[in-house]
Amino acid sequence: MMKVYYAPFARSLRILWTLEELNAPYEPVRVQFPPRLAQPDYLHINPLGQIPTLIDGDVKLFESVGACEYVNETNGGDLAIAPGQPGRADYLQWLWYGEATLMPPLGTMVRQSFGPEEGRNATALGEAKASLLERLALVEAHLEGRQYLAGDRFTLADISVAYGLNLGGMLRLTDDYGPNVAAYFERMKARPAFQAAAAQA
Ligand SMILES: N[C@@H](CCC(=O)N[C@@H](CS)C(=O)NCC(=O)O)C(=O)O
Repeated sequence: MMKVYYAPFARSLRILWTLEELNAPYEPVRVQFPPRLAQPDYLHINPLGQIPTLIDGDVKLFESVGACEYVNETNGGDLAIAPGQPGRADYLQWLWYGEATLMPPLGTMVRQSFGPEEGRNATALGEAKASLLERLALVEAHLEGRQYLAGDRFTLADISVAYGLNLGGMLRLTDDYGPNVAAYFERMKARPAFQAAAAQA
């Protein structure tokens, strides 16, 4: 059975959500955050001390979006859009956007809001928020007339981006979401698999 090392609000939520969507069995293992300080024995599992880590027998993955793809394909899921299928380009775009474009400003905001006080800086926090909102404006525009980000169906691209929106919720940013993003986020949160995953992580 796949094992998922997770912590609340960490990117492990993406993997747990994917597993729940597929009704796949898994063993969740809670890690104290940040592991480097709070649980050094975890460094034997992930030397970077980052969450998540997915273990499947001899396979180990510690990139959340890659792990979601792996979970989907090893469970015969339909949460990806394969080459040649309608929506493939949108799928690639938003799958990567969730991690590579939304997470840098979100990560800065998390550190600036919850990190050690001596490292906090109001200017850095404001710049990260402005950058995030600029990046979310593209999501807002893309969602015009759409229920999902790619292929007119729920995919891992939605899990990738909606995870960022959920982290934004923890940062009390939802009032800054545009109407399309706000409605989309509500739709994503209403999914039973999201709720099951979020209940533990
Ligand atoms: N690109 C990696 C990033 C992993 C990552 O940065 N995880 C965060 C939590 S969401 C973490 O463990 N931060 C603590 C640290 O870097 O020490 C992924 O998507 O899995």
